Amino acid sequence: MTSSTVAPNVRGVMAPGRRRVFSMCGMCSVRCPIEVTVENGRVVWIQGNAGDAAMGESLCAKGAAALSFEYDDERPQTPLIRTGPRGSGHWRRASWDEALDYIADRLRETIEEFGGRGIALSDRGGPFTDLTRTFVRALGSPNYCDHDAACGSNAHHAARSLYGCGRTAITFDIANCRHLVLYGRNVTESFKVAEAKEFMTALARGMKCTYIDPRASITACKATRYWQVRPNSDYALNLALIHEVLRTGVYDQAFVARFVSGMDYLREAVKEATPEWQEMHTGIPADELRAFVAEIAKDAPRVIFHPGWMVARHRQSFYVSRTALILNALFGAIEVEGGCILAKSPEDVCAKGLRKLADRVPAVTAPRADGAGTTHPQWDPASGMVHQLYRAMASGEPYGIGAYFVYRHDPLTALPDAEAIKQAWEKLKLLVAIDVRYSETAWHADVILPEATYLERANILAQNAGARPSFSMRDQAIAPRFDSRPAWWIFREILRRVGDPAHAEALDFETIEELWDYQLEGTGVTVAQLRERGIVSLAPSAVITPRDELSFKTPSGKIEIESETLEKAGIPSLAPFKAPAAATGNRFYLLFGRVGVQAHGQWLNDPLLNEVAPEQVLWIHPSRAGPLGIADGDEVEIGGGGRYRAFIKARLTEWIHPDAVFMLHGYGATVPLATRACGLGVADQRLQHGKLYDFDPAGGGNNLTETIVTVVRKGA
Ligand SMILES: Nc1nc2c(c(=O)[nH]1)N[C@H]1C(S)=C(S)[C@@H](COP(=O)(O)OP(=O)(O)OC[C@H]3O[C@@H](n4cnc5c(=O)[nH]c(N)nc54)[C@H](O)[C@@H]3O)O[C@H]1N2
Ligand SMILES: Nc1nc2c(c(=O)[nH]1)N[C@H]1C(S)=C(S)[C@@H](COP(=O)(O)OP(=O)(O)OC[C@H]3O[C@@H](n4cnc5c(=O)[nH]c(N)nc54)[C@H](O)[C@@H]3O)O[C@H]1N2
Ligand code: SF4
Ligand SMILES: [Mo]
Repeated sequence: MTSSTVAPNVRGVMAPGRRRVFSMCGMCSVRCPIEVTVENGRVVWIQGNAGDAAMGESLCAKGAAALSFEYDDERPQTPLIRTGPRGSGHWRRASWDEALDYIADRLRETIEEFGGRGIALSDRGGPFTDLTRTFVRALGSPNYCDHDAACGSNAHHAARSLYGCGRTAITFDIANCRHLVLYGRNVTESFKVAEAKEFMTALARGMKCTYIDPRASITACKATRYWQVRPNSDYALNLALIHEVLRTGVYDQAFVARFVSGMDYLREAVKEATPEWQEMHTGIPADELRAFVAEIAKDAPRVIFHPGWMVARHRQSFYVSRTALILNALFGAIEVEGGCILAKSPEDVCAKGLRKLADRVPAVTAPRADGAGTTHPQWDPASGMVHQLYRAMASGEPYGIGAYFVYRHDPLTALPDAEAIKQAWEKLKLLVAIDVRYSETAWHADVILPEATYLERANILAQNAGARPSFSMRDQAIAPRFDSRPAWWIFREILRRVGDPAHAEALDFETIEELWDYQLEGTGVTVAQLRERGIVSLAPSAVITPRDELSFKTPSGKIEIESETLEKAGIPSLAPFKAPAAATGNRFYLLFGRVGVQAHGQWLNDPLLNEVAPEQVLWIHPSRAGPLGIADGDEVEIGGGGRYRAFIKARLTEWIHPDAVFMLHGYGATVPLATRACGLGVADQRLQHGKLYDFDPAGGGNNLTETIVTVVRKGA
């Protein structure tokens, strides 16, 4: 915190001249609830929103760096229109009228050439997408995509195919769990604050944790058991776990008989997957696996096999998530204390949900360009599949895309292979970035529209499904410091300017309060109540559905191990395990991850976070480094097969599997106006050469962790 920062009277009456605003942190996409103290139009203090015990009242280091982010001038301060070639960094300042008219003209041209469906938008997913979906729909396009292809789409589709709900609809009752199993789910570094606290408290009271990762993260160090699995082989482990569970009969037979279908299919699929067989592939000793199964069976049903958030993304990671979810089912660890609890909608707790903005516009009948829900029936059309949108952009098939908005999304950092991305953009008439920073993508856009920061704006209201559903508010704390605007205003203005054929009235609200009133209509909850607390819970506590009322939103109402939707799409419900190819000599699997002060690509230019950023190093096993003549601290050259090659310092450690190297994500920025981050470190996503269109055919996630890099000592 800066020296001018003085803590307010915690939870008490505000000092004269001070104001408290309840809102949501925006320093990463977890969106923890916050209390902001404002004095003379300046934010002077931020802390977690203590009013919501369920979410905790703490901020992480990034959240606490909010003031340094807010009062940093290194961000777009007015709309900018490109004057040189894409990426050249030649811009002219524009007024909002000028920039919005420019965009509207290009949109009309696009509609004339391709129809409304030639317009696309990708964003960061989450609780505010009703706004962006409505905007896209109002332009007559089905092509809204979230970011998930590079994040959780494999886990998402695994959950849909088994439990009939999305990945975010599964919550984990770590507080009451006895044994938590994590497959590279690094809860103490890649965290949600509340979950990390719940995890540490649970460990302190004796919860066991088995952590599985080719490299030892901080979570590995906290865990009670660590398995250094061979990269990209967890599916073999899970098949063998299921084999052992079925062989020993330690599963919850009553739960399975009542709620699970496809057990014969499962028996057949794991028939050959003995503990010894998996040891060959994963390196995890067969005896340890057997001991683990016996141990965890005693703790069931208070056990959780976490199906992953981002989950290691290779061509079979969908099946890693799917088998983790099957293990939960076998142990009856669903809809019980200490297990997985399925999210409840407002309707599930006899409340009414927010009215949708999208309902103001008729549904678009044009097929999606990415094939989600049609040519790929197993993919959720509500999320889309952003890399297949890129394929359409690049190829013009199934139809051309002429205009593309990125909103709170930085594909040049979030998606692999910058060269392939830029190539796809070549056909666009218009690329607009709506951002609060000079992201890598914004730097290559035609127009940058600066959004007001999360402290300077309000968002549409959020509806949070969870064990305890709620509504929450991001409210404006201070006036924008520069000539920036909130997203709801920006999208409204574009629709107004494009005029017919769009449903320009879709977002025609004069104020955010008017928009909120529309959302809240009929819910019985008021804007005043939300302003008072930031969050309004719709149930007094977490709701667990009693067993005799439990059913799943799958076609059969059961947990479907054998899924008709998958089989119809030509995708086996459980495919045979494919062993990853060996990585020998100077070739390694490239793994990546996070630390607590990092948030994707958006942190390193922050004045405070930049100061505490760890040096980016390459973890490499001594047994592999030795023969390459690499000593600890040596500079090495790393390449991924494309044009991008970079230098990084080697860190020799046995805490990484010999087949892999590991580096932190979020480095290697190239925008000169982000002076603190520019040129610092290596961009892992640029080493993932050829991976934009390489994906898990079942889950759709980009195949990132099968990236092979070569590592040589500098000058060797
Ligand atoms: N501080 C911080 N916290 C965050 C975020 C952030 O940017 N910064 N982002 C948030 C978001 S959007 C997400 S999706 C989550 C991501 O959270 P996680 O899903 O926990 O993902 P990562 O942190 O990327 O961790 C990836 C881990 O997977 C391991 N791994 C790689 N290959 C394999 C493999 O084959 N098997 C196994 N078992 N493990 C493997 C890597 O070594 C690494 O430790 O974090 C969230 N929280
Ligand atoms: N190689 C590699 N690729 C990855 C990952 C990885 O670890 N390695 N991680 C993956 C994961 S898990 C995810 S979730 C994605 C994340 O990828 P993104 O979703 O692209 O990442 P973010 O950094 O969350 O945000 C994207 C942009 O939003 C901007 N932004 C932040 N706040 C605001 C705001 O209030 N308004 C507006 N308009 N813009 C804002 C940021 O400046 C940034 O440019 O990347 C994925 N891709
Ligand atoms: S995890 Fe940290 S940065 Fe992310 S929303 Fe929560 S407090 Fe903010
Ligand atoms: Mo993510």
